[in-house]
Amino acid sequence: VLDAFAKVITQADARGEYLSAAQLDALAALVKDGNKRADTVNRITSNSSAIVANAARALFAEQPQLIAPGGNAYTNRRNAACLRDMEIILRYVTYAIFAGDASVLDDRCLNGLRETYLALGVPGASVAVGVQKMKDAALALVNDPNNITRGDCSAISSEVASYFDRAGAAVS
Ligand code: PEB
Repeated sequence: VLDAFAKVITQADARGEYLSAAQLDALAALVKDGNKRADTVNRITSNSSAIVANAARALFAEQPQLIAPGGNAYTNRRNAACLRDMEIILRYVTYAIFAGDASVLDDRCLNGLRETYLALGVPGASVAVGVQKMKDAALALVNDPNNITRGDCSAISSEVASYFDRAGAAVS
């Protein structure tokens, strides 16, 4: 598991070089905007149950075959497994946001997930739709116009989007 600092240091050390001015600038910007990152993680975390439940409900409304007899999320056990999977993915996305790096998401959640879903008959493309819905909800929170302090959230928004996109791409 790497964070944005460890990632840059690992890369520089592999080349036996000092951190470059561009790398130092990028890390300084990360520190400067650290409150946006922490606030983003806080908002998503404290709304995680609603984000997961709403995304799953919307997914099942769009793809009712999933919860019909024979569907992969049919029966309470599989429905619960589906909600749990979405919760796990959202949790690792919040870790990646806080770390400023996707490695924790890649290594501990997405690695091998496609193969797991293939083996279980879980429709990965449907999981990706659920992840997309969680992404929309998370971005709405990040860009909530009722921000206490209004600011430019474009950089953190696109970073947040990239982690959800990464999860969606890993399973679809
Ligand atoms: C991944 N998901 C399932 C299993 C595993 C994962 C390992 C099998 C074991 C089990 O059932 O618990 N586990 C999960 C994950 C990590 C992990 C992400 C990362 C660290 O450890 N079915 C659908 C929907 C979708 C879904 C599209 C959106 O129709 C999910 C939710 N995952 C789903 C279902 C099962 C499952 C298991 C229904 C149960 C499948 C089955 O047992 O037949």
